[in-house]
Amino acid sequence: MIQGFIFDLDGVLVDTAKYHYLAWRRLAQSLGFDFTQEDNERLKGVSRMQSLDILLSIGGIQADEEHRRAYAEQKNQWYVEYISAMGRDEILPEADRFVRDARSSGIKTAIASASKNTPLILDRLGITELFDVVIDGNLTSRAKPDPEVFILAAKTLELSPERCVVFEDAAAGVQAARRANMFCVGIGSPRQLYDADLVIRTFQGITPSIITQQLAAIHITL
Ligand code: B16
Ligand code: MG
Repeated sequence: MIQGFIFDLDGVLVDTAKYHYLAWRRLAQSLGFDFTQEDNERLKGVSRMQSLDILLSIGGIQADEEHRRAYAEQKNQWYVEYISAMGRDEILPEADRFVRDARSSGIKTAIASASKNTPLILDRLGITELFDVVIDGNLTSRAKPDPEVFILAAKTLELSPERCVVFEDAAAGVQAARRANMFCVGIGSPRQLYDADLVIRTFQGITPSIITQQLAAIHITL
């Protein structure tokens, strides 16, 4: 029986990817090269420093540790400026309603995000109270596809992995959920998230019982 829902944040509950993109592009332009939306796809679900390394490789730039830290810090300052202006209207369609419905039906809820800005984002969206547990990039050291963030979330919820469903928009996150031995619902395109147990485009019209029933139908041993 499913007892916990674990949500990735960026791309699942809110579209912060556009702000990451603006900030990374600003950094790229300050270093003399352009950074496309397509390039940005490669950064989804990837940690800040790994994202920087991908960006620098696109620009053909080599940088020592001190410069890498400074670039990452500058990008984050710009990113924080953008997300500080976010409001409730930026919650993805019906995502908060879905989390509330899950809680009402007795399912525990957690956030499991690579982002160190998770507390600020949840605060701006006014949804901090919807989660029993928040595990983010400040509490973990290994980036997805490593399962660390999901394992820690389940442990803190006091649930075994087989009782948890992960909601993820990034292929690396789907891999992490599988490695954590959890069910995974992909949010987005089935072509990109083919390793998920189930893929939905958005939470619109989706209820927690639709998810648990679909997973039970696939895994009849539930
Ligand atoms: P920050 P998620 C991830 O969040 C983003 O998808 C990824 O693009 C970003 O680089 C990463 O957080 C780190 O974010 O720079 O704010 O610490 O999808 O795991 O919720
Ligand atoms: Mg994500």
